[in-house]
Amino acid sequence: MKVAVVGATGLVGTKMLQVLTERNFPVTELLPVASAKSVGKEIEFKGKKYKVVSMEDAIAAKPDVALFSAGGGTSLEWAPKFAEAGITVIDNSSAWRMDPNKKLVVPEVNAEVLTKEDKIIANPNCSTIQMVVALQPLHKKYKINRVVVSTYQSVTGTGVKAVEQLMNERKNEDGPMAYKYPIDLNVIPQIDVFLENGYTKEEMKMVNETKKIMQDDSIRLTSTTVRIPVVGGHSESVNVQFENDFDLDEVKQLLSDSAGVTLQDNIQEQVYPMPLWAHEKDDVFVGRLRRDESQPKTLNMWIVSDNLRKGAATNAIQIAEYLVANGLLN
Ligand code: 11C
Repeated sequence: MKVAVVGATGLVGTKMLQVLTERNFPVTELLPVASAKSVGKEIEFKGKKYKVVSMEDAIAAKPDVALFSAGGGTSLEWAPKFAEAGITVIDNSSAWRMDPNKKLVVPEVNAEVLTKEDKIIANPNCSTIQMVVALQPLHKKYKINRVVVSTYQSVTGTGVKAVEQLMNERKNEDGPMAYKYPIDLNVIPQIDVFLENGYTKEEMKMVNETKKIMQDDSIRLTSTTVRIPVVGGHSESVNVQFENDFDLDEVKQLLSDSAGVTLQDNIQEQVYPMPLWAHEKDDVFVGRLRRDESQPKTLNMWIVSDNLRKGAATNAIQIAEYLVANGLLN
């Protein structure tokens, strides 16, 4: 299978190459695509060297699938050109997610919506993906009425520049700032830009994308998204109010039995999910499960996942795997 990775030199693009290798995705030819200044540079993949090509050359080479992680603007301009050439695009930007004609997919939750006609498929935002993987089995069983989520997000969600800012600050060195403020020894209650309603774009992504993926507009959700000086993954404190009451042991069993979820919940041994442990893992880790004692039918949970893996590269490649397994690629 010919696979194009658009944005191959970024944090997510690099992770896509790593995950394609690890999962043994059947790549016969790789087409790494990056900005004009990187064209001609070499990238190593499975022990072989591949030259970075331009968008035009990638389209001309007619890959079976193109994994895009090059930002919304690039995706808006180029994804339709790939699609017109019959190439299936799996796009990691926010450009197409809320387009009513595009599917927004987390395979454990809604892979069945995919058809052969889907030529641009949207990969959700990282903080949304890890939350819906954990919520879906509980929604099926108890029906979710309302979710209150607060996030603790890794600097890797911003990109290389933010990781460098954090590392420079730790070494007390100057360098370019990805954020308006220092991130080391700090917490920044802003991810992405502010919208008219006073929420950030990241917060509204969690609200809107969750309803679309879970195919239920009745779920009420409110979110506060926060950047912390961590690199291993995103963490989320999630308060979930159900329509029907639940049994805590049954909740644990449901989550243990769910694809893509690992339960890490043993407070006697102080075992709970942490970015330190989630880093470089594909699963969504769930723990600190307890009843909200302030109101009935309400659960508190703590969800952690590596945002570059399940939150981005792994989810995109799982979509590609589903398309291959179900004969949905041209
Ligand atoms: C962050 N969630 O952690 C963002 C990164 O819409 O795919 C991913 C943004 C997106 O900053």
